[in-house]
Amino acid sequence: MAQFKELVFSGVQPTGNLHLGNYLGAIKRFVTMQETHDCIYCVVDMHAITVWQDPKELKRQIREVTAAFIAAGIDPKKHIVFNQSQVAQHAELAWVFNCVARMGWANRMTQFKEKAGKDRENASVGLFAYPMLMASDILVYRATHVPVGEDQKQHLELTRDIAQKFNNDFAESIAENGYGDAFFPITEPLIHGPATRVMSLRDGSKKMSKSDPSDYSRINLTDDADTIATKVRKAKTDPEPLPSEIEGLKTRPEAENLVAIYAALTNTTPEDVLRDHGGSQFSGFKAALVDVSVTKLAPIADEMRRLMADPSHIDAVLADGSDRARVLAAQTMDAVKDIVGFVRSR
Ligand code: AQP
Repeated sequence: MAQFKELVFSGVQPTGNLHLGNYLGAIKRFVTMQETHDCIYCVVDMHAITVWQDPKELKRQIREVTAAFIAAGIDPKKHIVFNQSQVAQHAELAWVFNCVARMGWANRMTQFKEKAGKDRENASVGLFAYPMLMASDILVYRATHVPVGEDQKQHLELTRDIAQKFNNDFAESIAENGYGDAFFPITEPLIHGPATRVMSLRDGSKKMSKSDPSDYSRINLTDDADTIATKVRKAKTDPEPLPSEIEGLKTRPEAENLVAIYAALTNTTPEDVLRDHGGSQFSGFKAALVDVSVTKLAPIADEMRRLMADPSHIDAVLADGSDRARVLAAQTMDAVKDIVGFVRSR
C-alpha cells in the first residue's frame, strides 16, 4: 500500500443547535489534532440540505458553526476552515463514488434508516446518498485521519470500503498514471475518549442531538450560565449516590453519561471522576458539573457572540479556506478523471 502524508479532515453540519455532544465528540478534538497534524475542518452545508433548511437560517448556521470552530480554538490561518458547497470537487467526486459504492452497502446505513423513519418514500435521494458525499469530503483531500463521534463509525467504514474498491477497480490505471498501488488512503477513524457518544440529558438511551424536540435534552454551545445550570439540575438521574467503581455505572446510563461529560470537560477519565465524587449525591455532583460546564463553555459562547456580530469577518475566513481547499481538491479530481478514463479538456 502506498504511503500517504498524514492529514486530518472532519466536518460539522450547520443544522442549528450545536451542542455539547458536537463539542466533546468532535470540535474539542479538532482543536487538539491541530497541534500535531495539518487539518481541514469543513462546515458541511451540502449535507445539511439533505433535509429541508430555511435558506436565511442556513446562512446564519453556516456562520455559527464557523464561529464555534474559531471560538473553540481552531486556527483558520494555520489550518483550513471552509464550507463544503464552495468546493465543487466534493460533489464531483461524490458522483464517481455513487458509481463505485454498491446499493447493498448504502442500504445497510443505520443513520438513513433512523433519519428517514417510517416515511422512507418521502426522504430525499440526497439523504440516501449522504455517505457517498461524506466519503468524497474526506477522500478529495486523501485525508488519513478523521476525528468523529461514535455515530459516524459506520459511515467511516463505508468510506474505507469505497477507497478500497476504487483502488481495486482501477488498480491498473492507478499504476499507469504513476500513483503506485493505491490512489486513496484507507482512512483511520479517530473515535477516542470518554465522550464519543454524549447522551440526551432526558434519556440516557438516546444520543444528544440537534434535532431532539426538547431543548432540555442538550446543552447548546450558545446557552448562558443560568440555562446550563437549569438543564444540568433537571437532567434525569436515579436516586442512588454515585458509585466509586466504573462497574457501578453499567446499568445506570444517565449517571454514566454525566460522569463521562465531567471527565471530558476536565480532561480526566471516568475513573478519576469516581475517585473524587464516588459516594456523592447527585445534587452535589450536578453542582460541580455546572461549574466545570460553565467554566469551559461560557468563554466559547462569548467568543461566538463576538464573532457573529461581524459576519463579514467569518465570510472572509470561509472564502480564504475555500480558496486553499479548492487547490488541493482540484489536484485529486484531475487525477481521478485520468484514472477513471475521462478525457480532460483542461
Ligand atoms: N451526542 C454526540 N456525542 C458525541 N459526538 C457527537 N456528534 C454528534 N452528536 C454527538 C459528532 O459531532 C460531529 C458533527 O455532527 P453533525 O452535525 O455532522 O451530525 P450529527 O452526528 O447528525 O449531529 P446531531 O447533533 O445528532 O444532529 P441530528 O440531530 O441532525 O442528527 C460528528 O463528528 C458527530 O459524530
